[in-house]
Amino acid sequence: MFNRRLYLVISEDACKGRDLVSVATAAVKGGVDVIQLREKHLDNPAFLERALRLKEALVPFRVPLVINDNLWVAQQCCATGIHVGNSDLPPLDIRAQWPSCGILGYSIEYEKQLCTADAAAADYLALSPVFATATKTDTVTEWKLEGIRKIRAMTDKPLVAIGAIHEGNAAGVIRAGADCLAIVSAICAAPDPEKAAAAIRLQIEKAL
Ligand code: TZP
Ligand code: MG
Repeated sequence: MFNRRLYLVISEDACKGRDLVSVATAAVKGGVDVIQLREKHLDNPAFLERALRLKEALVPFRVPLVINDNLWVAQQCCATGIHVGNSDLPPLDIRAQWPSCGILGYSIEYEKQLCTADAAAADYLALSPVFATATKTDTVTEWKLEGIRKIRAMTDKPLVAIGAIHEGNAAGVIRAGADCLAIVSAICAAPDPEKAAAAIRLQIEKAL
C-alpha cells in the first residue's frame, strides 16, 4: 500500500550545484517520506552509482527509494520501487519482470490511461503535471484542481500530484483530492531544503 504524503523527486541538476545526498537527507529531516531519483542524462553505471549512494544514506531514515524509468538500476540497487511514464516500460511489464517491486508508480497524462490494465497494476497514479512547470516541458495535460477532483471521483488509487507545487498551493492540491505531493524545485532548489520540506509538510497536514 502506498501511503506517503511528501514525495521528493530529485536529480543532481535540480540541486543547483549542491550535493544530492545532502539535499535529500535535509529534505527527509523536514518531512519528505519517499524519494524518487530521476536522472534522465546518466548512463546506467553512473545512474546506479548515484542510486546506491542515495539508498545507503536513506537507510537510517527508513525512507523508500524509487527509481525513475530504469528497471535495471532499480533492481541492481534493490530500490523499493520504480516510477514509469506513459512512454516508458508499461506497469504490466514491470510486474512481470520484477515481481517483488514494492512501489510501482505510473504517470497519468491522459484521462483514458486511467481505465487501463497498466493503471490498475500501479500502486499509485501520478497526475502529471498538475500545473505547468519549467522543470518538465514535454507535457500534454495540465490537470489543475478541476482535473484532480475529476480523477479523484473516478479511482480509489492513491493519487500523487506533481508539477509546480510549492508551500503556497500545497493545501489546495490536497483538498482537491491528492493523497501525496511530489516536488522537485520547491525543495531541491530551496535555500534551505529542510525548512522548505517542513513548510510544505505542514500545509499537507493542515489540509488532510
Ligand atoms: N513530471 C511531471 S511535472 C514534473 C515531472 C517530473 C516536474 C515537477 O517539477 P517541479 O519543479 O516540482 O515543478
Ligand atoms: Mg519517460
